[in-house]
Amino acid sequence: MHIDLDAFFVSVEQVENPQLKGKPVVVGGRPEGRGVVASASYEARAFGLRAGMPLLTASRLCPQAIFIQGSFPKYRRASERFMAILASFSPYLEPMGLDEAYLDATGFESIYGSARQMAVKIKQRIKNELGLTASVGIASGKVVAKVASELSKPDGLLEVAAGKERSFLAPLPVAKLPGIGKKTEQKLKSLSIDTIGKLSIMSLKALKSHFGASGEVLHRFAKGIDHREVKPPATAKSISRETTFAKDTRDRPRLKATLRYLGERVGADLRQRGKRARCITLKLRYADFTTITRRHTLSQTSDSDQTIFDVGVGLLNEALSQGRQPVRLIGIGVSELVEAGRQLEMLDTSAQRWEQLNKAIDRIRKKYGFTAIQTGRTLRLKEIFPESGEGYTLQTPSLSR
Ligand code: DCP
Ligand code: CA
Repeated sequence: MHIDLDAFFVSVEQVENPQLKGKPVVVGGRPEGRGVVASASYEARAFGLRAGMPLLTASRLCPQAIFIQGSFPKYRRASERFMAILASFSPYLEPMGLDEAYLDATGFESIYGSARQMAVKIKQRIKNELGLTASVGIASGKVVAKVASELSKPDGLLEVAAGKERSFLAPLPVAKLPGIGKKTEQKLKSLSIDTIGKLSIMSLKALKSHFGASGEVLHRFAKGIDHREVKPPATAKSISRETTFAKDTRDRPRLKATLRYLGERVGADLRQRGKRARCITLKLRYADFTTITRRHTLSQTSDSDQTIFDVGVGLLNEALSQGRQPVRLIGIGVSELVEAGRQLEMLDTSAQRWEQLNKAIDRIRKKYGFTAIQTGRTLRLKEIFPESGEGYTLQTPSLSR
């Protein structure tokens, strides 16, 4: 799924000042200034106004347009709220700049219905909570999804069925293909290649001779082939999950089961980002709101649910032996992250088997949703997280350590 807000800067201004709605509005600065159009409302675009156009030109083409200076911190706040809504649908989220993101919708059918139904829900929440409209493209890969969202604007939703990628792109002008800038467009024009369809039948050899290494990418994209994964940003310094109990509790099995569940979410996130962690932190908030954290540093980095849980339980037992109050909140986090890379050689065979198990679980969850498969330890959480539904049970096998 590719999700992109419509006329972003302008729309944020229109939410703040509804009198601007339905009018030609430009964010970028005073028309007599030397700046350029950052964002133009669709009413302004009807006059030919475009992002990047000098403001002076814009005011000549559309003298009645309303010009606004704009405020970046305001747009950043709106962007954060937008991304938070998307993140609440799926952790498989890759923000691209302020107002667009890719979201891997694979395997969420049990929670949101079809990808289209999920997209409708996403659009609805953006509308209700931010007052903004978004356009969504759905396809088997990023490049077609992006073209589809762009083509559906504004307030659009366009799904390209699997197998129809190439025929969908074929009639479009080459400039619509992401990665083709002015220069490439000109060069293609000189070769009489004006549509993506014509580009798609150029030989790989010819494309490489004209465009070097990027010729290969053009070759694939023009056919609608794009195997790039949705990759959450690698900048996270730590990953954590926590939950507040509906009722404060001292029940150890329940605390452990919750810890296991949260730890599995952290582990899945860690592996999705291709990272391993050196440090594991437990967080507890007691009934009187005093909050403690306990850390443990591993001798070897890990990305396994089992390690996160085992260390977490150790820290939990330690803390519970000292704390006298019931627990209000529990959380688990990992930090000191490193790139996972290839570390198989240094793992013993039992660690390798855990790794295979975690990967298999990740694949199932990616396809069918996080709660499609549960480890035995989290079973008693049905009462705590009733929304987790039925799901299948997987008894954690006892592997020798
Ligand atoms: N932006 C900018 N300068 C540009 C292009 C964009 O400052 N040359 C800013 C303003 C836009 C925001 O980035 O609101 C998002 O860019 P988009 O290209 O997505 O444009 P819009 O969201 O304004 O319009 P659209 O409905 O076409 O997505
Ligand atoms: Ca946009």
